[in-house]
Amino acid sequence: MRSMLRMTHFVKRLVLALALIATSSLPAFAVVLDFEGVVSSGHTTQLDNATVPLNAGFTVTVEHGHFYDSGYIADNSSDLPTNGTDWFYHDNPNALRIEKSGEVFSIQFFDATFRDLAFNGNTRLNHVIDVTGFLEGGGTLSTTFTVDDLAGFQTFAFDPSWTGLIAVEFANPHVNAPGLSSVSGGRMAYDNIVVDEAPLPAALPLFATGLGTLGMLVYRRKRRRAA
Ligand SMILES: [Ca+2]
Ligand SMILES: [Ca+2]
Ligand SMILES: [Ca+2]
Repeated sequence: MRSMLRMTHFVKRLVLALALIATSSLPAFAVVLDFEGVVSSGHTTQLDNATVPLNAGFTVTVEHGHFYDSGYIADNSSDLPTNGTDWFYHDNPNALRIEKSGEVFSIQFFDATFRDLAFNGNTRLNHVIDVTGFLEGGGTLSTTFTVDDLAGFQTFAFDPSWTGLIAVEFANPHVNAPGLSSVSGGRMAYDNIVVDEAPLPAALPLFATGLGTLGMLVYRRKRRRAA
């Protein structure tokens, strides 16, 4: 009887400890949308009015854009941005949209740079990226980030209010672009969009069931040993 009581205490403590660990780690569902492996090695691809799956169930939707593999070689390759990985090129005045089938997430960072340096310093380029966040239950957030004229990606950070989102849109419309008829939009390269998935309420009962099963297993094993 006394050992039974001790066991119950042990199981309670175990469940409490596991629950504490689980609760403290619940918000840590960071996902990096890195555009890796969407296009095959050495290639680039063109998207028109397309929605393409990224990692962790997220998608990118564009009116027009291109995936670039890190190993893509072009005549103007010296102009292409490189971070040694695959990236996404958005050359369209309309927004690039990131979402996950209506699920709620927050956003922390993204990397961006002009696609080719030949255009840097050109006043017809818009250095500002307008970002709009669509909130669960309605309403929007908005902010702007200013891109430099240097080679290489910059990392931009959102403030902590960028949470409870169901979609985020990035736009870099061309400004004052006479004579640039072949250039329809921002010529902006994107990579490493860091989002946080909200803890799924649906996963919690599953987790509790797992804890209960574990507790029962430990209890039975100890009781067998005691018998
Ligand atoms: Ca990448
Ligand atoms: Ca690749
Ligand atoms: Ca840059």
